[in-house]
Amino acid sequence: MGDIRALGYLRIDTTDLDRWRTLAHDVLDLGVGAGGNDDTLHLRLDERARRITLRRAEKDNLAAVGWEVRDEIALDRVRATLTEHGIAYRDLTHDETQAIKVDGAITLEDPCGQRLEIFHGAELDHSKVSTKYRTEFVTDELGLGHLVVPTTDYDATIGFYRDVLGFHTRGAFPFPFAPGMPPLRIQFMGVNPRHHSFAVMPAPHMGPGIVHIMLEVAEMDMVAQAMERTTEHGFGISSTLGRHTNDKMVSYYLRAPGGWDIEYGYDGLMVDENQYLPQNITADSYWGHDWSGSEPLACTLPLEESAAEA
Ligand code: MBD
Ligand code: FE
Repeated sequence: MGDIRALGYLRIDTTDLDRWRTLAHDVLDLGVGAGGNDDTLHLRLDERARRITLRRAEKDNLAAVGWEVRDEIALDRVRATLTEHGIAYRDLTHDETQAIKVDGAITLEDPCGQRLEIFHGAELDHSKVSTKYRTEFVTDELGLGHLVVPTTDYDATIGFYRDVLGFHTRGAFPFPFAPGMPPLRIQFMGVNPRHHSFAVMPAPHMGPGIVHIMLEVAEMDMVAQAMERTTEHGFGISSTLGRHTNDKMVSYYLRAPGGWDIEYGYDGLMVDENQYLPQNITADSYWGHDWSGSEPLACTLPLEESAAEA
């Protein structure tokens, strides 16, 4: 079992921070964290001071993925494992950890060149998360949700997360992302009882680094109400409501600025690592999840095309 306990935080560069403010406040119903400014928006889902940080930028980019370990001892074990595998990392300086409000962290790149931060001791904000519509998120020790990334090197990416970081594989299956596209196999991986905190999708071209992120809420009504607000505020629905066969989650997907999706769901499955999980799933959903109205994801476009669109 690896030392990674949860998907802790995400830092995302965006070319459209204003639109992101609307999305975060009026659609997703996320709380605002302290310390933001004109160019930076910290978002809260729970007692953590910041779960998602958006930064105004020239280019859409997944700036950092924060994977959480228990403490400095666990981080030391990760350092030793990385060294053993010949994988380079760097300790963040005191100023750097202060800036991102964690006690300790290392940074490294995964096989796709995605910046990771493995950290412990994220700062808490004990004030109540204040959201417009009183949405409650399912987080805490389960982490902020799940992240799906595109990869040009499927085997190396899965090998790194499984064999080096110790993620548990929790099934894979083909998933047609858009009409006319060949089915792609997504590998799901877990680090805690949440069925998956991470998944890897083969993509012919590395784009901005996100296929989707998933945020889980406490009640079905919160999903349905967010879906109404999505349309009301002019965001695209990438997939209709449906229930997944692997994590049993009822969710819909909406298109975020930057050309990737946010899955907003409820009733996700919690698993015990000792429990046998059927892995050979042949459909992604029991019902729903109609993607026929979705625009192509930025990460599935050829690089020139995604550059031309920017
Ligand atoms: C998921 O969370 C998901 O995003 C897809 C595509 C399939 C199963 C579970
Ligand atoms: Fe998902």
